[in-house]
Amino acid sequence: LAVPVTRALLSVSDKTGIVDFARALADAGVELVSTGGTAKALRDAGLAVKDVAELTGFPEMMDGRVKTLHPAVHGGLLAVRDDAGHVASMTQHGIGAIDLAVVNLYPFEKTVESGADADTVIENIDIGGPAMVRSAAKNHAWVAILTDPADYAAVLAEVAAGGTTMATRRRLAGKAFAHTGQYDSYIARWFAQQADGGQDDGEQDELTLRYGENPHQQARVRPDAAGSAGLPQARQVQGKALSYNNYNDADAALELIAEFRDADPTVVIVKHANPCGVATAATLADAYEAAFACDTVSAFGGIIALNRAIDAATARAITGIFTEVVVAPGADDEALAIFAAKKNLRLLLTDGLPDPHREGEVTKEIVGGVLVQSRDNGRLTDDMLRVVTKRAPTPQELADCRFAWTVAKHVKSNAIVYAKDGSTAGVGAGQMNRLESARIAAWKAKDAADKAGWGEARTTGSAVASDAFFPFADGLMAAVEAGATVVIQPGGSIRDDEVIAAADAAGLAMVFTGMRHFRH
Ligand code: 93A
Repeated sequence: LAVPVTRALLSVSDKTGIVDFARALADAGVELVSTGGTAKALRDAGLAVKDVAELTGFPEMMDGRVKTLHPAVHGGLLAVRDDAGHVASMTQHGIGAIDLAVVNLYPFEKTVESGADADTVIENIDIGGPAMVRSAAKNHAWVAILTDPADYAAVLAEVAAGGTTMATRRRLAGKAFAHTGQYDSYIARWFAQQADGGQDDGEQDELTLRYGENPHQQARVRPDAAGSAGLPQARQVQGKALSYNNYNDADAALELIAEFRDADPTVVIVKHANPCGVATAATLADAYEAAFACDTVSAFGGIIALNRAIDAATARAITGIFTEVVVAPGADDEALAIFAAKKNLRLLLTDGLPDPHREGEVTKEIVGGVLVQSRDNGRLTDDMLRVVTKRAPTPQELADCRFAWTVAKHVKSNAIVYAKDGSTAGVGAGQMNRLESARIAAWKAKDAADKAGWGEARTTGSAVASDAFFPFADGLMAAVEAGATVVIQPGGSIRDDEVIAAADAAGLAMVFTGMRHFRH
């Protein structure tokens, strides 16, 4: 099962760790074959290396465009070692087996990001590299393909122990195809942008992402049929390609801002798919300030969504701290110029905002199957609201309730959201019991107040929304302690009477919605 390594081919643009790795291979008795720059680096370090030209009988030519594209290389990588016909071909044509290939590709993405001209970018489309990577990966039954310096150490250990294992070779092959797939998708994206005068045409096929939620996961994004205002269709104006987490967080921000598509200027700041600040105000810049003030710590590196075209004042405020992604239906020229100075900021312009009440399906993979449900497009209408306390909410309290409720719908359960004057005052997310979410949100609001020197937390006189009923009065009492004067929640607990009595005793107003918004 273990394949001993007698000959290795090394051809890398990123030469990190290559000398040490090659030296260890040589020490283990492995013959080294290499391309120009890589061979030079190894020779400079005192290692014995055979040039690929010696294998192929051809010099590297056409500015390096043709160096390894030859049967002596690909035959050596692709031959099935226990197939008599393959072995006969190797013998007939003097092709030697290559047991291990170390290849990483011309830095296409870096070249694009450096602002190089089109000719330079095109020259950095690697052809021979991906061909070798794919040949070796296809033949992983016999060949180990390394495309990432992070794998050098583990493979060396196997080589030293007698040979590479099938498990490792198969893992490396999968990684190799992900590497070339991602590489080609960057190239395709660049061509699409060229065709569209530097803009993305928003109609590219499935896009391979650099990695998934974590670096060891593979990922891609698949756009719907055209016509949606979602992120895969958005026009990315600047910044690096979106990561898996960027997509996930920006989508959470987009889904929440969509709820405000007909509202006054509104800004949503998201971290780890949860809103950490949301506000509606007279101007977009004011809305940003208010959303930011809710949690100035979490907002760092955040994802921001806005419900209208960004103006200069708002762009200036947003670029005051490090922000990962900004999504909006537009931006004026002055705002674009301000963003342009922040090269790392990913700016996405959508074609309007999606309909928050649209139908759709949400799927989640579980062990042995898939869970499918319709999307939570539930909407709160006036006739659903039922005042259950002696005191009815004032119009302002009711407005804050609606706002808090809308935000809570987009917070991971258990969700507690305090809001006042069209702005979140504290958000408690993802706790395993409601009391803790209520306490965390209040504590965060107090922390924000202390940091800003407001004297008292903005939860004082706030509305509090709970995504599901309070099972006991304790969660409600935590909200009272934080200063909430009005509560919005679905109701429906067997202890509703207790909770209502506690609200009455505290002089609160409370409304039931009859609809809950779990989100996990
Ligand atoms: O120009 S290529 O597409 N043509 C080739 O035949 C070829 N063979 C290897 N690029 C080719 N490579 C790439 O050269 C490898 O993928 C690697 O990135 C780079 C290593 O070149 P050097 O060893 O000269 O630094």
